[in-house]
Amino acid sequence: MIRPLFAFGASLLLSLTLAGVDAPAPYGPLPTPRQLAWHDLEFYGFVHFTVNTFTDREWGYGDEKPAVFNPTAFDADQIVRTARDAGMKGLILTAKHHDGFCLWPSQYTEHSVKNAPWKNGRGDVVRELGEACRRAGLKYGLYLSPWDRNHRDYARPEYLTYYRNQLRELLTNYGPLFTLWFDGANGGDGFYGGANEKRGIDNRSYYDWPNTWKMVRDLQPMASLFSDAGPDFRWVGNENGFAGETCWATLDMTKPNRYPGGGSAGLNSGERPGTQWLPAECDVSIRPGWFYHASEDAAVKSAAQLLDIYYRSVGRGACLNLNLPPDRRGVIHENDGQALREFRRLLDLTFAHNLARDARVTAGVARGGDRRFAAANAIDGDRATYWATDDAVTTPELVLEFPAPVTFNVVDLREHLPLGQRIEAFAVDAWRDGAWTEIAAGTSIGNRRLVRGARVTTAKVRLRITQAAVAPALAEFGLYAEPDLLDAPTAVRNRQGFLALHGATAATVVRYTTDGAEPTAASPQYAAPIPFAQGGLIKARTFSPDGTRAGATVTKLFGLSKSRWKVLAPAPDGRPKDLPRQMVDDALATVWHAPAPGRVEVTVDLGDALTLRALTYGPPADRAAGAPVNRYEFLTSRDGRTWTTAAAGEFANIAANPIEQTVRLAAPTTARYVRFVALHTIDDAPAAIAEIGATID
Ligand code: FUL
Repeated sequence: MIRPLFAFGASLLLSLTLAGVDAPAPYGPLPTPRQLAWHDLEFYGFVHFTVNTFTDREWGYGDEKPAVFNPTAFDADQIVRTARDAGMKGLILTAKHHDGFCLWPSQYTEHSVKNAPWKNGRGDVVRELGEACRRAGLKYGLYLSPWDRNHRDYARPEYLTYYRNQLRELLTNYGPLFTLWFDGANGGDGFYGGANEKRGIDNRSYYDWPNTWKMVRDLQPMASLFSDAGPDFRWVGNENGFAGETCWATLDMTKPNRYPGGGSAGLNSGERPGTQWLPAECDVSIRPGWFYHASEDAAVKSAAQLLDIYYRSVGRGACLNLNLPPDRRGVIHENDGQALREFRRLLDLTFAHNLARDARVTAGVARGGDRRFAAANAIDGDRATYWATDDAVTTPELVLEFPAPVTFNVVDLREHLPLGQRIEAFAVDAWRDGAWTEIAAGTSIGNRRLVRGARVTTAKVRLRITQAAVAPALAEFGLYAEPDLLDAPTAVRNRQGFLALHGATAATVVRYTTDGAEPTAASPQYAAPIPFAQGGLIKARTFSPDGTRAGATVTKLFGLSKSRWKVLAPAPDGRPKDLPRQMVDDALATVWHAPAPGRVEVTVDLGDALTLRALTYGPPADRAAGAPVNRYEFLTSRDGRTWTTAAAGEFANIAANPIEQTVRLAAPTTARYVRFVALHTIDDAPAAIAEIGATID
């Protein structure tokens, strides 16, 4: 509302206007300035790099010799460039992972880069990556694993002093850090200075987190702190990158599991109204594992998968922390770079133009009729301004009218975070044939909500806030169109071992490769099922008949076909009996459960002697579907009587990241029988086996 100006100039005008109507009162738990700065980042990356990169493991035991750490062409600028070109705003390096090996020359341990051959012991990955980030304008953060399988004092009070000494080095020697990432994993056993034993700690009390956090607050006040339950941002409860369809930025901190390592219950969706602003971070790797494994070069997530993750993380109000693991050269592998470039290209094409900005807002009553709260603020591209209504109006509507019909398939919403999370549900309608048709609906918004749906063409769009705790404060309302790509094909192998590529239409053809190359308009055109019983890598893509348009590439790696396989129970009496086929039906959804806790053995008859290169174990998709095996042994036999151990060890991180585990054999091994021994499971529960498999190359 404009008041008389008198002769006092614009500043008085502003203050009188402010006096006219107050901004809405904040609601519920509120974000701190530190959290607001973190929300702004939206998308940043992890860099998992350590001895594991060279030993091909996910969790090092702590007994690795520093000599194994020897990247041949480490290039921090290449890593940072790859991240920046993908649109990341920062990187978080594993300064120390669970193996205890330090990527900086800590003065408190010999277990570090200073005793590695890399740069003759004068290298410092923490410094080089930090400097490269600064050069490129990226923020920098560090991961310092609390669990340390190398240190002799781990689980004793002395270790805490060591941990804090290290943390102080990182907080004081490497410039401003935007985050410190404290994970809650603890598998118990380790090298521990040669003790080689299992050590337990009480996650709640052992680390004395409040005092460690205080250290960070004193030395790096703007650094946001991560753990399962904050204090600044929380784990989303899985490692697949998906926040809950409803994902509140608040959490009830009075629940008993709200401490680092306290488990995932409640974290995926958050809690409303909650006692604290504690938004989610989705951490996920671009590959199946967190560390680089050459065997996963063909399993890099495609641009389409990365987009799906983006919409289900950033698009649900969380930040996305996407891991890019450097390879043994010390750079991000070409396959990862390629997927990221395509992902970025598609995102940029989508968000280049906000169609809503071309519209006229024809409804959307502003608070007190004041321009400062006008509905037009929601389409001005400025997050600092917002549309707000009078306190009594909690379910308002806003209508956009376009001069000509527009086509879009993405709706983008943001709340004005300094006033808290106010909106509880919304819907979007399009004007069609003289009436409103609902085209999208959802619950939590918070920092951002992206709804991705079918393409809609209309000249009029309505946003309805259908439920809110108090009058809403909406910062942005955007409408975008994803580029119109051809649909990706799907690759399915049948029981007889034939591979079908579905997806060709009257207007498209599917082309494919089996040698790892990107399919081009010159690749073979799919016509009939391909014999694929031996397994291998298939890449397929849809093309227009003239080859000028193409869809996303689908990549799928198949193991040996299991159609002739049989599963046999252990045979104490020498007469093995058949077990159901769930373990060899190529479906991770069907799970076999051992009848009781404890060690179990299952034997697979492959039907023929084959020369095997790797064996696989598929755990249940989540803990509710059964307990994953985390210590195993694989044996092989030519005749079913004489057995040789082919591999044994731990499936590291399988509780948080229950993906299919591939165990490469030391040498090609000819066998007709494979025996899987489950030595130990998560929570000591009965073993659950979704799949057992094998590859021959
Ligand atoms: C987990 C760790 O155990 C994994 O190895 C990985 O670092 C992941 C990001 O956090 O807690």
